[in-house]
Amino acid sequence: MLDIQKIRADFPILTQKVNGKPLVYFDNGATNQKPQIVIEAIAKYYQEINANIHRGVHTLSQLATDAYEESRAKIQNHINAKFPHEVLFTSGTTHGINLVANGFASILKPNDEILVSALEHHSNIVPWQMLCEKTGAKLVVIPMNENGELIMTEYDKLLNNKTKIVTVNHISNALGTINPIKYMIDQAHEFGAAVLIDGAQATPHLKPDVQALNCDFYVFSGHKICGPTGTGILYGKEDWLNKLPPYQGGGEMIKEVSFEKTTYAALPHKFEAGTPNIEGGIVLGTAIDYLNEIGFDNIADYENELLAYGTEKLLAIEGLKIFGTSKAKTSVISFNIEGIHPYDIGTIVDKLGIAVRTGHHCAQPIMNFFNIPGTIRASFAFYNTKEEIDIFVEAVKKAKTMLS
Ligand code: C6P
Repeated sequence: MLDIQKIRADFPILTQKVNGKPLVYFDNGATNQKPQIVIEAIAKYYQEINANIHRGVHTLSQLATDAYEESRAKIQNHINAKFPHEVLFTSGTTHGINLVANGFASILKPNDEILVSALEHHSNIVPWQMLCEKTGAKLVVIPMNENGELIMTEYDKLLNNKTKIVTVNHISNALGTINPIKYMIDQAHEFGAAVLIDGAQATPHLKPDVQALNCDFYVFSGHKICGPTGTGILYGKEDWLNKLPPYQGGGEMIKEVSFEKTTYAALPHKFEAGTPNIEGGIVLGTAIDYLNEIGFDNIADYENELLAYGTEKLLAIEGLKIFGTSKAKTSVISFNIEGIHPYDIGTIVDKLGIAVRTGHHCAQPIMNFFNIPGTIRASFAFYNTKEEIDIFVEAVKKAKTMLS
């Protein structure tokens, strides 16, 4: 059992008023809020050890380097990667996917196939389309059904010897569906295809075990797990990371440079050109410690309670339809009310202090599938409460009355 009031006291922003009303923050899918311990760790870094890493022999540089590498080891442990050098710091999920897609340009041949799912965020579609343009490879889409679930019988049919990479999210940002990624990874491996998992929406709710999953790449963003923006992780199996060429050239990613020839540094530095977000990388470790202290099992249990409660309350509103009705679902409720534009509801509830996301959620193909312009998305975190859901439901009812 979580002590929610104690947890809420860790998040200074939750005591704010917005438009004169207590803030109800249900836009956790976009980014979640930061506990005081994370906010303080950012200041502490700049107050006490700010220096560039992997470069200086001076004391501060050593302290900063040690803290950065300790954070990498912590994240390795968190996701159960085999080696610390399989954990690359990035600026976020988008960066991680682009890094891998760019690397595959040297591997793919014309008519090779890349399987993406119908449930993807634009970050996991566009880099692969760009790769197809570069290489002549084909993008093939794994379809979904009306519940917002990927159709595994179709997936099985699409896999073949031309499939070189399968790229799919662990959890859909727009609908909350939890995808059967273990099955998908195992099936793809039967055909020798690599698998990238976009864990942006999964890592706030669960602790991924990359060795148990046996995925080749797993990417996520720090800002969705109580860490700073501009941070993220790309996990890659050692063999794959050795096979892929560097993404960016510059300082820190080289072994030797001459005008005739440059050789590259070993992992992970080969993929970490330039001065990184040092403070962000270190503080991401603080955020992960914070979440582990609460416990991901506790987080999931509580968020499932919020999901069930919110679903029941919202469905009692006449004309309200939820998109994403899989049984395997996380705490995201995407919905519309018949005859009302989602943007109008979002604007009215904002006036009542409630933050939700409205629109296509960077997942336009999903909206096209349902033939809608967008949805209202309420995404809950472990610091939200049933009382907040009640306030939200009343606000939606009020907006409906005003707009009908
Ligand atoms: N989704 C949302 O409101 P970045 O922006 O790089 O941190 O994450 C991109 C991204 C990739 N994949 C998935 C499944 C995502 O949900 C996101 C970010 C936010 O749904 C902002 S668009």
